[in-house]
Amino acid sequence: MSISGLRLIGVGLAAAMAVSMTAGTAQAAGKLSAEEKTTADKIYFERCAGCHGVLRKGATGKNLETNRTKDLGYEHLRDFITYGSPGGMPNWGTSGELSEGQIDIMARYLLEEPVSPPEWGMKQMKDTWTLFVPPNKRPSKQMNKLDLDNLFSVTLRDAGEVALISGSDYKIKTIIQTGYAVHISRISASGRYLFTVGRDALVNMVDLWMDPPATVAQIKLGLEARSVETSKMKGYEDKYAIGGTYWPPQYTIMDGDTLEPLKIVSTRGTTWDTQEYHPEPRVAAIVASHYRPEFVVNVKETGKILLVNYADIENLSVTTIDAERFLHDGGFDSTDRYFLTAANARDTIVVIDTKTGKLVKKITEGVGVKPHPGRGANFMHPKFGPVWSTSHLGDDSIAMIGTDPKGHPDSAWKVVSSIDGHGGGSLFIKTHPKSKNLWVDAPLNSDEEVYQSVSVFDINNLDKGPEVIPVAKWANLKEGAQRVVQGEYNKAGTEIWFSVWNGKAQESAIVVIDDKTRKLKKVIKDKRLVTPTGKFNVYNTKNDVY
Ligand code: DHE
Repeated sequence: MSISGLRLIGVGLAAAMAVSMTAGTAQAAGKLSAEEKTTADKIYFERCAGCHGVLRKGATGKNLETNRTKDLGYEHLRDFITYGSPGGMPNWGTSGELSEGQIDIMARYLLEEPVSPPEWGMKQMKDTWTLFVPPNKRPSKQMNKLDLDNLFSVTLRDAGEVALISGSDYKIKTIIQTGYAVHISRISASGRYLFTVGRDALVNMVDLWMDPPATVAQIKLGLEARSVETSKMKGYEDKYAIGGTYWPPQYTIMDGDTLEPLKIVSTRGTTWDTQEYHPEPRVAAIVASHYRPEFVVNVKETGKILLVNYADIENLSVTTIDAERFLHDGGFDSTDRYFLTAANARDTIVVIDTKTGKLVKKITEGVGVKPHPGRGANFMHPKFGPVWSTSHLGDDSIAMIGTDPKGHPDSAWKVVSSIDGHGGGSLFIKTHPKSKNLWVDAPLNSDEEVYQSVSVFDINNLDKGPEVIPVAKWANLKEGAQRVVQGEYNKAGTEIWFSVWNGKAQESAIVVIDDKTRKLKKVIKDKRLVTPTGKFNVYNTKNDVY
């Protein structure tokens, strides 16, 4: 089957929900017409479910079950959707992303009961699994002339594609069709395979040795997903892949060469603290341990971190660590031993030791509102030694946490310093071992001047405050919101790339900044560059350099 064929038969969450809605009781409640419900399901899946949950129980976003929404009432819901909030709710109306009519439908939709979408097990996975090029038909050496280590995989969110852009000449080398609103790219331990995951849970495995690089296998792991990773432990390089899904709430271990699904494990269960059953504990970030044959799996709503040992997947052993709610994203310290991750409902950073398989600390003091690190940024603080840092969705602070318990025991596992960036609504922070700069974005800030620029700090003089760089202005685009999002370094650590993220029908760009001079180096524009968001340099992603 062709890739586009598979995309067509891939049942989206919105479609699945629409089917169950027509047969269900919501229609009988009669407030929305069938057509409006289909529209609302689609909008909810595309815009809302990621933060509020399919069952609307809330996580990054607030609980939207009817006992709450009915109290809030239609007008409050309508205005909230229109104007957003400083806590991170986007201003869907005033930004022009949803029309007045659509907002009216959504406010009424939230007054009706949510519907549970169907499950997705081995049969559905096998039905959507396609091995386009089996391992024995793949090249035995790199067939293209690309500098693979300095290639960037760029999410073209609303096109459902990734662009592979060369870090040498800034040109798009190829475009690969992926899942809807493709979310992240990850690179196998060998550096040969690129994995992407779409919001629709479609995982693509791309062979970077082919000319041009192309998808060799594909599978749909569920109806909604955000994470994919591959085994990195010595002796297990490229052996397994794992995908975590939001719906159904589960993770799936796959063969690392073919994506054949091998093991599906549900994450439904009890919350770590109140020990109540939760029907939708979604899988957020996953990282691959370098110290044990384990995947580290963040389960959002139960607040548990799972260490899934893949040495013997028929007798799967899973260590469950009580962490905090709601686990979202995170990354390693500079030694790749400690995993630091954000629990954004409780303004906490949880630290796990992947060598001992134990919780180190839940850090609350000094952490700002709704930490959102991406994978975080590691650097040598002039006073406190090695630190890992995060910015925040809910305020403009940047917290630095000491990560060297042997060399700097007084600084370890606490916020040693907190400084202010140019605004809250930050999603990503970035530096590079060779750089002296710390870069922070603020794409979800409500002020145009703030979300169109980034802060950059001198690591050796952090208290001096940031220089604010007007990245969107440098891109010189004619119209649109132009949110500036997610810095990513080239392999050498000499330049940083930012996306200037616009609407689907508008022109977007990538701005490349010289790291040393902080001056504009290049604006990448191309008709095919539709809604660029995440950028993943092959070398840095493979080696967890951030
Ligand atoms: Fe992301 C990472 C979930 C919205 C761009 N995002 C992640 C991860 C999760 C996640 C769980 C960590 C994956 C991992 O490491 O395994 N993201 C979610 C959401 O649930 C949320 C809040 C709402 C949604 O509906 O999806 C959300 N994310 C966004 C966006 O709107 C962004 C800015 C644009 C987009 O492309 O959708 C966005 N998310 C990213 C990026 C990363 C990411 C670029 C990877 C950062 C990295 O450096 O690793």
